Amino acid sequence: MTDRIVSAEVIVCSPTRNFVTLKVTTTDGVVGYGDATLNGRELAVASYLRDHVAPLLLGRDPARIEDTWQYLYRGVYWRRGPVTMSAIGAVDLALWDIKGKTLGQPVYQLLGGAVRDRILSYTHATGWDVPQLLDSVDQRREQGFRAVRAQSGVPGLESVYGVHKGAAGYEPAGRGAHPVEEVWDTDAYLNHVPGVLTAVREHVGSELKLLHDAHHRLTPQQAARLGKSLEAVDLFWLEDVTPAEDQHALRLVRNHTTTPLAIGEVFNTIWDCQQLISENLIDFIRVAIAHAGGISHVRKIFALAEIHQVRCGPHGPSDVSPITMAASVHLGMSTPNFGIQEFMGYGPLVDEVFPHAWSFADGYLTPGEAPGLGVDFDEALASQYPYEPAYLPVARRLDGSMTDW
Ligand code: CS2
Ligand code: MG
Repeated sequence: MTDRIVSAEVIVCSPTRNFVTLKVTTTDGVVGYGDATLNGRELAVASYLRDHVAPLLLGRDPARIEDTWQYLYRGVYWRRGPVTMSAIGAVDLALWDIKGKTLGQPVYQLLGGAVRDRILSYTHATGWDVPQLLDSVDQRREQGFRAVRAQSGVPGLESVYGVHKGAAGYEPAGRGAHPVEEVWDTDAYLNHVPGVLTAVREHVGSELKLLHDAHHRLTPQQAARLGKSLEAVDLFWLEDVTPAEDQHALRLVRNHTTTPLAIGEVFNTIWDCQQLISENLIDFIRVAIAHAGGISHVRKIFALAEIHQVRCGPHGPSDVSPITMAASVHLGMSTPNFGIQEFMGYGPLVDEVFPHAWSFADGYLTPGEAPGLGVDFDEALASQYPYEPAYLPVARRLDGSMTDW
């Protein structure tokens, strides 16, 4: 008898931070896991899955991954968006996990097999001032990273994106019922960051790959100015230089600088980045596998990028679960134009809740050979850490007007 989906459960837990996990079980007793974590809107995706998707999955053939994707995407009528596409992404990851487990193969083998032996990764270095930042970069190099993103404080600003306070690890979402409000000053940032990144490059020499994230805060003209001012720093990429819903705004930036550009972590379908890729307005596409409809859709984005010589640098912060990290590494193993994987690490408790076959060594990630995505989920341990409301900050300019955080 053909295998059928008999249950689809949504589990929200908070071991150090909130995660949303989809658990799909079949008549043959095969369990697949998907990640539905969307930082600050976890419960919206959990409800979308519980109330509107899970009931539709019961009785479906788990092997029909693409048909299920089309059913959930076209069947809902309303298109796109992070909540919808994260829910579809979670189902997609769970079904790829089931297919791999059913066939006894790691998912990358089902995607055409390996085109490389390991996945280059990068991580975050942060510091309130240059000395602190240089120490953080040195720590990351000692951990084996060959690529490091550098973010620093800005004189006059109390809090800045990407820089954590005190010894705690960086987690952008603050626990509580309301977002924290931060003050942002683009002029102070633009006057400060070229000197910071120049100091980092002088400290590390020419070999270490350096990245920086402008986090959607500049106008196209300011982005062009920053990109031009950083050309001598030889960045591996400058990320999210300007809000990219307005895709053709990147034409202005592209016309003024050769600094490589990376955009895409807030995108959730191919249509959000089709112009950026087909006009070569970016060098790296950054979509997160979980937020952009899962493996089935993201591999189409990566294929479009391949024909335009755009490389892939998937989003992989601490606020997607080890399940998404696994999917990213499996997809990266079989994607010719893969560039680099963001990897911040998860800490021992999260690794215990989500035991995984993927591993990090010497600056690279490898998927392991476990069937499926190779990630398990300790429900009993997860249940000890219930959801806690947490929101990403919001940012206002010096005059009090809202800007992008
Ligand atoms: C950042 C993210 O890692 C990055 O590139 O842009 O950390 C982003 O701020 C968070 O994912 C938001 O939840
Ligand atoms: Mg980013």
